Amino acid sequence: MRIDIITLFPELFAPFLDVSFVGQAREKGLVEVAVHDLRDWTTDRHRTVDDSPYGGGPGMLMAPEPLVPAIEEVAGPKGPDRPAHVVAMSPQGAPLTQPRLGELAGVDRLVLVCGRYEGIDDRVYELAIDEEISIGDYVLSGGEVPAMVLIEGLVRLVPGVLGNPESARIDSFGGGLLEGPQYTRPPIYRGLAVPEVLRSGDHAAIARWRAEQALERTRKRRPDLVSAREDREAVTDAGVDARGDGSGGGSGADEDRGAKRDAKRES
Ligand code: 4HQ
Repeated sequence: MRIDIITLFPELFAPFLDVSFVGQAREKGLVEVAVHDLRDWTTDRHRTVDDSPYGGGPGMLMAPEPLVPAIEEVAGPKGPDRPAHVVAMSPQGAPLTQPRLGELAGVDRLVLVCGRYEGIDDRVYELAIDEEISIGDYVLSGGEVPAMVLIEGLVRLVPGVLGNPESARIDSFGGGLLEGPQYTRPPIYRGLAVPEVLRSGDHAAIARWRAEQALERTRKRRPDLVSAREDREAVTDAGVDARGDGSGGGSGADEDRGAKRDAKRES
């Protein structure tokens, strides 16, 4: 995968790109990253990138010039033949989720546009941007940190980056639940003991305990995630039932259907 970043602050990215998984992925040649200074596309003496909003209001906006030419040079002109997928980081975008990261990890060329100021002239979205993505419902000063969030989430999904035996960890949110409690040594710290089951060596019991803990913690902290998961399972069950081959049942009690689901998932 190749990632191009268009920003007014290219220097923000250097240390981030050099360390940890992102640094390793680049060293291994699994991910290539290029950072572009938007001011390189300015043509006036003051290297202007912003202007005041029509209709009034506070602050400034990113102007179409030089942003559209910059995106077009880096990504190609917008359209079906464009070789890259162009994403602008924006609070107006679709929320970044683990499933969306999984999809983006399959993209060959990604271009991330980092806005500054109060936002971007809307014609830029129409003319040059394929998709807006938000990292959450809060307002930052620029798209650079959101772009780093996206890259960090993405790079660990690129095959070969995580050292794949433990890539089941990719599933930690893939199941749509929060991670339960985890412990390392010592076995007792300031009077607090590691739960006995984790030291039992009984791997089936450990897996069961972890699943219970994850569900319980998610119920307490993020009931919305549990509801979303139940909705997905209802749809899956409906799909199985709709096959009409008898595998989906539909006559059993809720408990029975739950048991079938669990059995299927383990296989
Ligand atoms: N901004 N998720 C405003 C964000 C943001 C977010 C980026 C601030 C774009 C113009 N981006 N600039 N939240 O707050 O992605």
